[in-house]
Amino acid sequence: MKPITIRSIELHTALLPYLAPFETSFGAETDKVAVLVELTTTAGVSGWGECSIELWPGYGQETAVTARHILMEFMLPAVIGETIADPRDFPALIQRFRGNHHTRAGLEAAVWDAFAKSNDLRLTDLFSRYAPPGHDSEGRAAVGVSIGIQPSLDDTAAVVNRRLKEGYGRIKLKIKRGWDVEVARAVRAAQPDILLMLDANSDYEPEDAERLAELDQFDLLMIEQPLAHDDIFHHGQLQRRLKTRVCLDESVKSASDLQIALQIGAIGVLNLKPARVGGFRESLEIYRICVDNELPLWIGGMLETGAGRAANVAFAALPAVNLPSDISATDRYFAADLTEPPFELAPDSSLAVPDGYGIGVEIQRDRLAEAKRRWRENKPYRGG
Ligand code: OSB
Ligand code: MG
Repeated sequence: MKPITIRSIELHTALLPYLAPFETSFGAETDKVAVLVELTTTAGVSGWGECSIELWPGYGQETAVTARHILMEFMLPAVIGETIADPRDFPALIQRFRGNHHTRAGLEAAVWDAFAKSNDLRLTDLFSRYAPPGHDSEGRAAVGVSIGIQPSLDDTAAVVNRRLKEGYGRIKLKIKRGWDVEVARAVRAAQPDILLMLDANSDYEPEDAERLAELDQFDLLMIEQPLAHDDIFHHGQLQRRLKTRVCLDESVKSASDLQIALQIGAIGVLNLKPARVGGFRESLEIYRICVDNELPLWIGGMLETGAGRAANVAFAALPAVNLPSDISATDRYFAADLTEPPFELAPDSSLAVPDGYGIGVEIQRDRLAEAKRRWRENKPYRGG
């Protein structure tokens, strides 16, 4: 394949209002903040990546300001002018800077996009080349929808109904202590046959095992990340108490974390967020481990703009991603996304990988300029 040489990189911080606030166990978010990485090669090809972060360091530790700082001060100077013959070699260039997974993943994503475009490939087909033999992209990803904590059980039932009507074939409900058994009971009673799962975003303690075991009666697809964000050990103990499969999200930040979780029986399903593990190279390694261990796998999201979502769809179209991913249609998130064309839900609850090379969606410069203005006006002291 044709190598690429990085000529320049520009950062764009965008603030984009959600259609509705999204509430999890650690609070409500009203806007998406994204740091977009625009990389230009010496051949004039541009690649885009999104640092998947939030306004508030609740899910992960990074914010728009830390992402900009780490990129501007350290990572960009280390990669400008470099030639990349294989996108899997890119992480080595920034390996001496630790942590900051969501930030490095945004930069790496721009490299993958530029590399795919430079070689006339869809990103999904580029991923396939580095997946185990025979793992051709399916060209579409089965998806579900993640529903935030609502003010009441009635509101929850109404949102679930709306999403089912829209065609989503798998429903995930956010839960927290005090908002769990009742909400699961109400939704399951109204919808006995749907694929239903819960996500606690680390709100519980090991001592809550008995309470969590009550959820076994609702025939859940899985329960996601019940215990602390940095805890693998107690998820192993909990899994032995539960019939319901434990899915890890926050706790798996690398391939090594996944090996440990597998070894101690702490995981029944993996939510792989490429950003959380530091990017697509690590994601491909994790994909291989899932294949080797027959571990059910799906791709998670963080309400990304179209740029980040497109790359996740490309990965989620790989065949061993065998449960519905948390990547919904554009109209579930934004009135006007930063990219075109929008992602639309197909009747079988899937999203198609766009036809174009790379991520296959185009950044809309006018909307990006507007979202950058919004960031500057709302957060004037943060630069942008
Ligand atoms: O835990 O999966 C999560 C969004 C922000 C932070 C954490 C999570 C989420 C979601 C959203 O559940 C899924 C999506 O992008 O649609
Ligand atoms: Mg989660």
